[in-house]
Amino acid sequence: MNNEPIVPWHYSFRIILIGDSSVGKSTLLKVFTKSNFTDEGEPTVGVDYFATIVDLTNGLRVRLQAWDTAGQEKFRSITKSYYRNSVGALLLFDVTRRSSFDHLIDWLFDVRRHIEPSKAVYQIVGCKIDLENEREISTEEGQAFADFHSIKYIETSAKTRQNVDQAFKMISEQIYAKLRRGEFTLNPEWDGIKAGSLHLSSIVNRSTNGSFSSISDSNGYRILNNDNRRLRGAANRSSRSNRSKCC
Ligand SMILES: Nc1nc2c(ncn2[C@@H]2O[C@H](COP(=O)(O)OP(=O)(O)O)[C@@H](O)[C@H]2O)c(=O)[nH]1
Ligand SMILES: [Mg+2]
Repeated sequence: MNNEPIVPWHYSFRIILIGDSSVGKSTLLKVFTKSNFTDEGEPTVGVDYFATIVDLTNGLRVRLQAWDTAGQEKFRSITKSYYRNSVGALLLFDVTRRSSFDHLIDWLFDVRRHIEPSKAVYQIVGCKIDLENEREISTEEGQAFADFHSIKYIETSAKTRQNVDQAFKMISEQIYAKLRRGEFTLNPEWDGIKAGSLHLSSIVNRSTNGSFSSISDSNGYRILNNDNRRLRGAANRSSRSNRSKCC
């Protein structure tokens, strides 16, 4: 059963995490959704996605649904259906493993090939920066690669939580910026972006610069589960049953 509490949100964005095996995709997601870091690094079996709420700087509340590769990346056997319906992709590499950086170009090619002609936001994430002494890729090199492809770059450590929330907020902000500029449109047949109850029922007053100055809604921003529990994706069995409902 889907254990997601009912939380009002303006939009739902569906993103995917890609990159070589063991770069830290599952750990980043787990830490982001507030589980603790563990060195054991369980292989990705049984979890398809995590969903959590991200508050954007303009007051909008986004339900970010982030899909993990469930081990498929080991064999580069990621199916088209994994890419389809995504509005964003985080491309991860391990700053201590050059091969994972070298493969970014292949991942970028793959994701673009599958997603286009639909548009998507891509963002590169250099992982494990707590292992500074083992670095093989400098910040400058990572940034230069991203700049060359006109993609944003951020470095994270799931171990120290450095930049973890920022990485997910950064891609969410970029997606919303494109939505506002009309580069994405809501389409009931596409799950990349969905409008939520706040979007549908809010009376939104926009300030002159287009950001949201106030949002009034009968529910307000009240989070219905009182303990403010983060949303967490269902385990394999349940998310499979959710897939038909939500994705
Ligand atoms: N030191 C350190 N280790 C990490 C970090 N993120 C992940 N790991 C470790 O890297 C290994 C692979 O992580 P995992 O999330 O399973 O990678 P995935 O295959 O890309 O999903 C595990 O042993 C993790 O504990 C990090 O930020 N710092
Ligand atoms: Mg994994």
